[in-house]
Amino acid sequence: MVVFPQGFFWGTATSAYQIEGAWNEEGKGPSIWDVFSHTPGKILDGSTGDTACDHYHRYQEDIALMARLGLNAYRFSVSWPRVLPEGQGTVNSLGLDFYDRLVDALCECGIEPFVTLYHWDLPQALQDGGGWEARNTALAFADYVSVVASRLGDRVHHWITLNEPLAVVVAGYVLGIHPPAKQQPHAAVQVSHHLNVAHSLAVQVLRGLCPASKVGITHVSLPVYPASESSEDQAAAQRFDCLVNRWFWEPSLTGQYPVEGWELLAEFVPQTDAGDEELLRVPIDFFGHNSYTRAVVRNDPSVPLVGASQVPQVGRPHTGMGWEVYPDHLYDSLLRITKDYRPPAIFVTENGAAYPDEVQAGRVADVQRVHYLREHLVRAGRAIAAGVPLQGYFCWSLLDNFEWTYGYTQRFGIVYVDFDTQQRIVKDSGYFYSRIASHNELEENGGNETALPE
Ligand code: GCO
Repeated sequence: MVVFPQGFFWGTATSAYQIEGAWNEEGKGPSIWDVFSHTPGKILDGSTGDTACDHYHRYQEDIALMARLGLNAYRFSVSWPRVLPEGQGTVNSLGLDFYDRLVDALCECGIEPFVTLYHWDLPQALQDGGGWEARNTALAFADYVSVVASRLGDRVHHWITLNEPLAVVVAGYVLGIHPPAKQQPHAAVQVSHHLNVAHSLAVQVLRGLCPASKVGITHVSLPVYPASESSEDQAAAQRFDCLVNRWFWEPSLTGQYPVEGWELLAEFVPQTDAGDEELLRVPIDFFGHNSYTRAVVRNDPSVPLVGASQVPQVGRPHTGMGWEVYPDHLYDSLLRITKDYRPPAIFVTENGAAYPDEVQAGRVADVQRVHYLREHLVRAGRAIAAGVPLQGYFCWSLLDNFEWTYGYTQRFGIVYVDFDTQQRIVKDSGYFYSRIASHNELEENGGNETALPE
């Protein structure tokens, strides 16, 4: 039996653009994702987040679902352009009212809100002014955070400044698959610095306005394993780890970029301001850890900068996203973060899997997701037993939702959404997760799988 500590937070995670819909209602301004998804050819199934899960109108039903499942926490994001349609300046009070009602409704059900302040939906107006390449965006972010914290700070005790700076930088500025869809390494490095500045400024704002609350940041972790014992592959794995993990984590955890990162990125030194070094040193209260899979890496001189490439793990199980199911990555990375950086607390802010679910006779028997969750939760429990200060776990995701460039082709929810009718159906994994959350423990070798509604 894996027993979790008293007061452990059991939640699900979502983000505004992926579930809210109401993309142009009640004064909301456009975000880069509105503009991008409205551009033909950008989203796999030609869809948009215009309606998504219609959560903006159905939030009460969704919170009732969480309560029914016995969850005691919920991680959601605030849409910056809903609060500040131009990104800065005039506040849209109707937009802010929505989050006020949402937080109230959560608190009434005893569900602790974990608020992410940036989950990729940058106001388009700020993108037009240079986006994250412009330092002004980091300053505007701090002002926006102050607006949100002034309104919600009396009830919100956990703030996450940014979600996955790696994805903003790599998908947006290296691979060019997310807005603003650039392939400019120099801009990428500049953006990563401005995200760190934005994070640090936000931490300062939150410390001032909500001194009793906990402030953290969410990073994705992709544990890297060398493809062979050869020294070339081992060195390749270290370079890959440096650029994919340490480059992003270490400014938040140590206040500094890794020296090895500068060696690899030497030609792309970003502009910094006097005082940035000091600014980046603001400490965080918790590290938010998103983790889905691992990378197996070999030496590959044909790949610029990193000189390494991933080796597909043929014959191993994979999720609908094509991500290898390798549960040990979660234990390994939680232990490593604890050992190398000693953060005061860690939350798994995302972990989950997409599978092609189907409703049959009103039921979604998502056996593979139950297996995925169980195996990962066992590793989370073992990590706690080994001394990791893990205080909560958020399954990605509450609902099937708009999976960025994959549109609605990937279902990550523990609750199925029929996008034609907006009907919600709790999947078997939802009942399974509910059972663990309610009992705060999990049987290592099955047992909870068969747990359907009581
Ligand atoms: C991310 C984002 C989520 C995704 C999820 C599944 O980690 O990429 O935070 O918004 O939907 O991870 O890909």
